[in-house]
Amino acid sequence: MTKFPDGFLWGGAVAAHQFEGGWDVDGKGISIADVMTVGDNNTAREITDGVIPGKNYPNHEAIDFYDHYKEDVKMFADLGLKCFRTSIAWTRIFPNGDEIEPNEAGLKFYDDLFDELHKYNIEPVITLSHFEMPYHLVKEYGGWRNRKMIDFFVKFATVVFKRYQNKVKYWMTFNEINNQTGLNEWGLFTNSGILVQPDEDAEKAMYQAGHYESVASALAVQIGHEINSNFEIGCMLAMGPVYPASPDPKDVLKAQRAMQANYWFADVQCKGKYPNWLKKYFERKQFDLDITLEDLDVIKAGVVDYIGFSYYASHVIRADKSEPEDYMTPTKNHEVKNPTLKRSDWGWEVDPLGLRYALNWFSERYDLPLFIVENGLGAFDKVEADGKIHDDYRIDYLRKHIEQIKLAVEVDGVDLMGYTPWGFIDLVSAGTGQMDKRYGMIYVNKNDEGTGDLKRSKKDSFNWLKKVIETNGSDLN
Ligand code: P53
Repeated sequence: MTKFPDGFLWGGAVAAHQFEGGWDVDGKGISIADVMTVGDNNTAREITDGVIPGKNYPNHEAIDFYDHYKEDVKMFADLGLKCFRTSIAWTRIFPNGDEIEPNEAGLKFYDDLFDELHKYNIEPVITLSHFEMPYHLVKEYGGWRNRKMIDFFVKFATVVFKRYQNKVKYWMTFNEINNQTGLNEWGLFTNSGILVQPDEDAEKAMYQAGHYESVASALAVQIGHEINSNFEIGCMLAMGPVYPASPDPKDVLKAQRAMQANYWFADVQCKGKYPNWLKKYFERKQFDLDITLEDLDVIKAGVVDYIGFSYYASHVIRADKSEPEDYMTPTKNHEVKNPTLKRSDWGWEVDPLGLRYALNWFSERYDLPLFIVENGLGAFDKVEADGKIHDDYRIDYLRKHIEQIKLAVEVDGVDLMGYTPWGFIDLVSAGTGQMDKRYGMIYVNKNDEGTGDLKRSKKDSFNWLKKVIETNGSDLN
């Protein structure tokens, strides 16, 4: 193959809280990202009880896109982006989440941003909730433990769908909705706003929150289509294929279970129903979840148009010899290192072939168009004396992944809408809060301590990606 399909959406991806800054301006409320301090690979981010003066909260300023968006979008156009994936900060629109009326200044910011993008023919791709929700909804209502969240989210979605119906066509409901599968292990808010309490059953809380989010997502899909029938509304999943550690059938079954446990969210959002194994599991565990018949109808009627997903790494799992065969568990418990793969500086396994595997897996399981909305290498960059950044390791990572994407499209016939590398402009890491874990083709002069003049510059990978886009993927050299 020489080219990707015409209209292939080459782009770049970011999320509001990780790059906008302006955390308390123009009426914006405090979000869950605003109470998370900086960490690193060995130090977990601290989640504080409200904003405490003197702590380093990296998302407050982030890279201050809020005040740089015009010059930044110009640079995105120079890179040749066909689309730009970002999210709408819920707290700019509904600062506390339970207001009657939205905040006009917040709505206006995205109007201006979308106009600026369209000036350069860059198509916005918008996530409604990307690991970000009003902190007030967490304090007052317990986050997605509470059914009331459905109404708050649907209201937010309806307001932005209506407002931007002629400016945005591509939407996603919840970023990495399945990221909370290992809720008790991450210890971060991600998208549910839940920090598991000592007396709380983490698994039950996760399934309840996941259910409410699934209902909210399905309602948003229906409402969005009513507002504009041309909308394409997708789900968004974190894809990390889980391989068995050996040919021992116990390991194979374990890997299959891990995939089931991670992708039931996709079953619900793409097939409109709960998988049988999970219904049985709920019964056995006697979770007694709040799932009504009406909810199940909503889920059935709110199937997504496409699957957006992130892909960074794969995983390997082995069965614990002592464990009963009906045991379901989040994947991290029994993870082992893959001896055939190299790891990033943050220990993430680099597996380009796994992306082809993932594309095939999604494609045959759901038969929906796919959109790779995140992929990339988090790495330390070195600025040379002349200001240049030679990030050949990043180019190598992206090239190898794009090669596999080509094979999936050309040889396997996967229906792929586009590819938007993550953090193509350096931003704050979600997992660690660091600036120095960089994914970008555009360098931003700021570091983990929060110092730096925020100046933007092009890394070597900028010119490389620009050429890839210009040639529609035919020149990867
Ligand atoms: P960071 C964990 C595992 C896979 C993807 O991650 C993840 C996470 C959360 O850390 O998140 C996605 O910044 C997410 C982005 C995030 C990106 O991957 O920890 O959608 O918000 O920045 C990369 O290196």
